Amino acid sequence: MDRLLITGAAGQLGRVMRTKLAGLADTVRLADRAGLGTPADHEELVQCDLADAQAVSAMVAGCDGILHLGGASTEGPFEGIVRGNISGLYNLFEAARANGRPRIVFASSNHTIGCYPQAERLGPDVPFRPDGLYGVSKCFGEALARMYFEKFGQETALVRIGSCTPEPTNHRMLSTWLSHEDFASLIEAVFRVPVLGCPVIWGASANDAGWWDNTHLGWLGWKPRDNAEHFRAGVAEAVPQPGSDKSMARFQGGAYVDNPIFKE
Ligand code: NAI
Ligand code: 15L
Repeated sequence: MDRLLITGAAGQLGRVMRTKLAGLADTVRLADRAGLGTPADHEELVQCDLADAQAVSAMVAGCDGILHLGGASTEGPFEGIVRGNISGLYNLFEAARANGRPRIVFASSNHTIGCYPQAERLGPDVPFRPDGLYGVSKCFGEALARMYFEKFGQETALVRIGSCTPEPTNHRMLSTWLSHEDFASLIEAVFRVPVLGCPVIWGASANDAGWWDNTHLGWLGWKPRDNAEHFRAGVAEAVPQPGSDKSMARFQGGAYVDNPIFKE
């Protein structure tokens, strides 16, 4: 790839992928509304708000692939979610349409389905059951991507990330954990496969206690290597098991299910 764009590059996952994906393209364009530090030789820095359509168009121009991590990444007041995840996503897909339809990895979330009980195993086609406005915004993102695929052939991977952290740190994450390594190898697979389409991909490592079925993805050639089970003893020692009446033990979205509708 000549030029890869990473949005949300100043964030938690953006900073990790900035390093891990350095070899994926000759040039990596890093974008965020927050500061991005000093560029390495292979990097270009763009400071822009996703809600600014003109700036987003310039950000996307000349890119062959997009890792879209930018936007609101947790529950919060509606206005911030709209800015990053509704207006911002529309601006991104319009910019992609005007600039040769570079393939997109969309960082969706398990909070699109957070109200499912933990006892259920989910395939890629289950109806949405979002657990808050943030989850609803990711449902919007997936639907928007699907529409751009159906009408314009825009290829996008809809990656419903579980919990992408260095290690699992609570009991729920023994099921939802996605290691940084497995996320990076997933992104590489998405950009490598000749034909992508617009698949739902569960963004989780090969966790023994996992809830999500990725068996529809054989053609992608992605094999997650990590397994949260190796951390079970450490988690059990460090964190008390939540009571069976608590959302952390009942719902796939965990405590997000308990969030109110936040106001500014
Ligand atoms: P983060 O909050 O650390 O990073 C998001 C970045 O987006 C920040 O640097 C922020 O400045 C930028 N941003 C927010 N609104 C913006 C706007 N309007 N214009 C331009 N930039 C804006 O989030 P994190 O953890 O790195 O997650 C990255 C993506 O992955 C997010 O889209 C999140 O929803 C998704 N995700 C992450 C999970 C995780 O476990 N970290 C789990 C599920 C989904
Ligand atoms: C997400 O969607 C968030 O971006 C992340 O911060 C975590 O809360 C994650 O889900 C999770 O469910 O653990």
